[in-house]
Amino acid sequence: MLDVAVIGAGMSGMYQIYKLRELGLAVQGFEAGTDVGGTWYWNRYPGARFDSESYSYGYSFSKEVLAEWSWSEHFAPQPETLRYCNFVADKFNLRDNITFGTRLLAAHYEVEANNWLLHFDNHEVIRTRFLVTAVGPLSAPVLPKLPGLDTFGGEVHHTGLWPKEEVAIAGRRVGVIGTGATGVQVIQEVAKTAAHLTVFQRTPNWCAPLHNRPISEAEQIQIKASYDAIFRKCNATTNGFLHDADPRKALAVSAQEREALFEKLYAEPGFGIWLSNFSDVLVDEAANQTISRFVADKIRQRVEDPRTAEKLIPKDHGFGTRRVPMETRYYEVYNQPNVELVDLVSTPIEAVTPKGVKTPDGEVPLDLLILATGFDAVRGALDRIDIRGRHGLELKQKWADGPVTYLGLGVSGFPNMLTLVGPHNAATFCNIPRCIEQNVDWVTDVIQYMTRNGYRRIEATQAAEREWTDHVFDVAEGLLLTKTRSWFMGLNSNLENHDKPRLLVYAGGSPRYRERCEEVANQGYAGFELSRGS
Ligand code: NA7
Repeated sequence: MLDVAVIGAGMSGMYQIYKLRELGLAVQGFEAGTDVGGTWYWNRYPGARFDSESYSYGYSFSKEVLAEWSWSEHFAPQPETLRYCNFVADKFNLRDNITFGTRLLAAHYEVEANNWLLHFDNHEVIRTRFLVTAVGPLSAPVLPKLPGLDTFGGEVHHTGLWPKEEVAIAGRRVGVIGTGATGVQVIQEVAKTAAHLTVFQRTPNWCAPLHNRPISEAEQIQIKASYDAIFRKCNATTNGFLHDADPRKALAVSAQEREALFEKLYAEPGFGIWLSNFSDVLVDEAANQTISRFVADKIRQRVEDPRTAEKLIPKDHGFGTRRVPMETRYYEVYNQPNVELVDLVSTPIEAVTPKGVKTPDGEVPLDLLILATGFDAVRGALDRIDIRGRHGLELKQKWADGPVTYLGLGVSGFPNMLTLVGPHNAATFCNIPRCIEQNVDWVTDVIQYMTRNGYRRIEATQAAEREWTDHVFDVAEGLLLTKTRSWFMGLNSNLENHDKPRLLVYAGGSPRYRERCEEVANQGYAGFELSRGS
């Protein structure tokens, strides 16, 4: 019998295991992969890398880790991040408390005993007092519903389930379906060596230059000396990044001033163009059009063929209303003779055949098909587990009309279950590790509080859950992202409920969220019912 079972050994699970072990609790992590890393373990596709500044992404909790680990690039590639996860796991012997290669199938709450009963795919059955889910917000890959996909004779991989073995790209005919943040990273990498690359694009996205570069020795020294300031800054910004909105309004300044900021941000590294832009561009359609027009012109300048350029310019949503894919010479890829863009709106995929992909224009022969088709975001990894609370209440059923939670951490009807980076949690709309640390510290504190005070059961009240859910929707009111199809709204065309938008993130900002969580803790976990029974 465990005190705490932590499901998942990515960035949140690893830190949670570390913290609970420090309290002297019987804690065990369970991970489907064969090692630590979560997102960085699974997403090994070519070109995968940070869009967050590397030094703003790592853990802040250990001065030793900060001193000993050196990031090589401002936006590190996936193999380096996976090495980082391994470095942290080695340093704190985290693997001693993790069972690998085992997937949680079912978690049922036992009312009398006040335990969770966990069933794993290796037939193991385990009881635990607390269930902490650290399953990740973008970890349930979604395959496209395409006739004949299983008949394809070449190699096919979803980016989120990329094999550990090297996948040959050079000299092959490669197809990529999907042009989200992942697709863009894959395309610009694969285009370098593929004999031929066909990009199957349904909806273009507004992409912006990442401006990555190596970290020099002098910068390394400067970064290591500035970690306190870096994390202080991240904690003060809305989404935990080193970027925060410009208080000016796009429509309140002159056209010249507006263009000057846009040019500056387009030339700067990272998410600045999305997050440090004028304060009204993500809420006011007219303001949004100014930045959309600016980026559209950049695309036209960078893509030689005007017809291809027009296909790459989004027409159905404004800049920044979906996650902005960050790119390195992405648009220039379409000037290469070995790259072809297929617009699925005018020529939809009819079927995947043994030889390739068929559209009304004919069959595109392929050796390798890459599916960058996204995830069942934020709730998908929880939905894929049979989670049942009091009296057999199914979590998936409870959330049939969209998630309802308290702080994105607790759910009424599901005692002693805490959901790190869960739906309606600020961590879902954040430079994730910054918010993960807050989530984990909060969960650790509540478990410590309960242990010290003899409490054995915690459950969000329905009233608190209703109030929080209303608040989640209130703070998102007016944001253009709520009017746009994206994973933030729980939309992926391959899901059953693909036509029912449901906001999955907390967009009120991490400082406000943190304050609220602290307030709740200071009030003896107001909005949660704590009891000493069984
Ligand atoms: P996204 O952002 O959900 O993008 C998925 C892409 O796949 C998107 O371009 C979709 O087009 C496309 N897609 C999905 N299904 C199909 C089918 N059936 N046919 C054609 N095209 C399809 O996922 P990502 O992995 O890129 O990014 C997710 C997050 O991970 C990202 O925001 C980062 O935070 C990390 P659509 O837009 O639906 O027309």
